[in-house]
Amino acid sequence: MAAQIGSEMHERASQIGLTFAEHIAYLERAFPDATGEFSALMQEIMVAGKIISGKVRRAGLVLEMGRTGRVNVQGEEVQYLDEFSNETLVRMTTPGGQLCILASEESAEPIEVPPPYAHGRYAMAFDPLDGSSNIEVNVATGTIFSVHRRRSVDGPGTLQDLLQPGRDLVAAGYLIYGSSTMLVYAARQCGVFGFTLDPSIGEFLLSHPNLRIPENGGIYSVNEGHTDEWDDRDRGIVRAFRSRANPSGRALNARYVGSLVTDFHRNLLQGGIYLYPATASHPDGKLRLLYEAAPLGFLCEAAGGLATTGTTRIAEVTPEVLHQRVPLFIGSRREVAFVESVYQNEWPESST
Ligand code: P6P
Repeated sequence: MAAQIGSEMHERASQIGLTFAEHIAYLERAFPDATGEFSALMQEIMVAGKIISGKVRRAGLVLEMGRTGRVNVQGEEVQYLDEFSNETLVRMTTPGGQLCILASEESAEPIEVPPPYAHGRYAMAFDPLDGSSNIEVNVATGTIFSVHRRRSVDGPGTLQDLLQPGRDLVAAGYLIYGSSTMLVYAARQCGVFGFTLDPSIGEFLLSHPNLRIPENGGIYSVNEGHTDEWDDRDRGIVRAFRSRANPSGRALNARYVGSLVTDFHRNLLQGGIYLYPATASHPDGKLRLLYEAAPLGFLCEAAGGLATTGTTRIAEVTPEVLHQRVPLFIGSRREVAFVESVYQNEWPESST
């Protein structure tokens, strides 16, 4: 992450209790050439998050509960709330004219900005409701978003505006619909900020300024039900985290929710690593690069952590197709660096 922006504005933008609008306004003033487009887009994403949160929190009561009976491009069952979240993000972010094109986990093809809306300088990719299969059992879910500057000059955006590596992201973040609703995001040169929704006033208030992930993690998050589908190297890595044969010298705690945003958020705050290695059923990995691995990798690195496929830094992977999948190891620097060292055969085989 490039050097932090001017300290005065950064300091003002980091005051606990600020509303999201106040925070974004301070940050905008730190960039002399800012046009306000990015601020407007972030506000629209924030409002979409409020609307989705309101619906998700009443999931058991609203008619749109459960499965639609349809299967999406991922081959996953579409929940009513997947569709609602997807429609909400598109509805909130296209009229403003900041976007030239969008991509969603729920849409096989890029989503165009329809007339009469203008085409702006950003391209956004998102997972509208990650972990939605957990909705019906009241487990936390989330929304993940990523924002790139367009590469095309003007007019409707193109696929190339979306197929950019994580290292070029302008901003990325997520909403988590957990015991509280939070919005956590990173913007280039600005660091990582966490906001908590105060339902009594309907505003996101800054609760976690300048978030940093602990250098050393005490948690590993992986679905060990897939053990037989991993290769020996990945089995050895997970075995090492389960024993003392890892850099911490002790067995880590196992915590796995089955909702990437939730597992990632807990590890961001407490320190830990989330692993989704390639499996026999997902030989390229299960998680999607564009709207899961790259945005969380961008945010994790901005917070001082690491994100890799095992062989390549997530930020360096240039997507070739919209719904490209990658293996994902993401979290505290020490634990992810250990994975990289095993992949580079720099860790004694015997110990894993
Ligand atoms: P598994 C949800 O479908 C998701 O994309 C992530 O949110 C979650 O971490 C992972 O897949 C769960 O996958 O194979 O453990 O059920």
